[in-house]
Amino acid sequence: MTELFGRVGSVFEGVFGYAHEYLFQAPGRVNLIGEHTDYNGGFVLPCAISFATVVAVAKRNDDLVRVVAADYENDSDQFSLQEEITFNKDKMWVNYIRGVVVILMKYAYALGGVYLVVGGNIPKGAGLSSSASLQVAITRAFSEIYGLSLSQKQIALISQKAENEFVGCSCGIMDQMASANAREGHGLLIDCLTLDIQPVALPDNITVLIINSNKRRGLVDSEYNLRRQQCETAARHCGVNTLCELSSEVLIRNQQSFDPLIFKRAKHVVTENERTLEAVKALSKEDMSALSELMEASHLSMRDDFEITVSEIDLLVALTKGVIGTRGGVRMTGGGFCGCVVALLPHDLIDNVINAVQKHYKKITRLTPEFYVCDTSKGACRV
Ligand code: GAF
Repeated sequence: MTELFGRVGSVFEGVFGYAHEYLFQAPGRVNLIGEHTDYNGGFVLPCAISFATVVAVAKRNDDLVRVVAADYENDSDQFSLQEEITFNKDKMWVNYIRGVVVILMKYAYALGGVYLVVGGNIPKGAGLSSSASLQVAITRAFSEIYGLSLSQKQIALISQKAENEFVGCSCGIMDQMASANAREGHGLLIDCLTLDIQPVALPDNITVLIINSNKRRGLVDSEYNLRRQQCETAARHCGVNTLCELSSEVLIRNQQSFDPLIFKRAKHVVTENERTLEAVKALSKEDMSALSELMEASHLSMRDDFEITVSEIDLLVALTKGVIGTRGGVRMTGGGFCGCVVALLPHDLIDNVINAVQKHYKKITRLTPEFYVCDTSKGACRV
């Protein structure tokens, strides 16, 4: 991280001609269990990872926002708070910053101009929340330098609104809540209905290993939105506001009344919600064998009922599972169709997993996997 802070700081000095006043960071996240439950009013259990977005800032005494992206060859953006701030379809990265500013102004927060340099080391397009972390870092930066006194929950909500209303992606709240509120050494149980959070300690001898399939993003957005609609259809069918109000027992009792596809979608969400709470119990008892079963069931449910995995991801899960057995758990993580798998496993198995994946994955898929052995990190903060 020190290298990243230094890099972003020196770009600031190089471009704007003097040192930044503040530095903020917001981490990426990996979800341990609880997939597609957030927008169904359920529980999720992500943790923040030791990769982050960093923002160097200084106040201006006018209404201009000047932004430089250290990771895009110092590409830049500039807009005035006095004029309409519009979506830029040719330069996607600027919309994450513009979106946050638009939402803050919509809620009548008094902002002024800033110099900003953004940079990060979260792998892009891997489903590890690089964009959510950017929005959280920017919201946190404005909150502190303009004295908005936003809580970490408000920061998450504003960042999500920027994504939903300005960027146009109808994601749930998990990624922003994780990036804003995570605790070092812990997963974060989030009740996505109330936004209550509960840190859940991870056993000392257990490591978070993320394996990036490097499968390119394909149908992600359209399929994500379709799953959301199918969940809403299922909730309406059952006469509830959100699917996670239901227990799997009640749902299964009513199976006959459902369209079969909609039933499968609902079954994933409702059982996944129950598995998430069971996983918290397993972790607090350090019962890796129970956790292993729950993560396996979660993956199969995403594969067979929610139908969001792809063959490359299923292969990574099978190869990892073949090594760790019941000493750890592995599953796809994130929205689906590409991205990463997450494994929680004892340190001594890491090399064996990496070797097994390297031996077979590229031969079968022609894709090169990447491995991230992660420390769990705290949520967004001033550095
Ligand atoms: C994506 C979304 F952004 C989250 O809100 C969540 O729905 C996740 O997919 C699936 O669990 O990361």
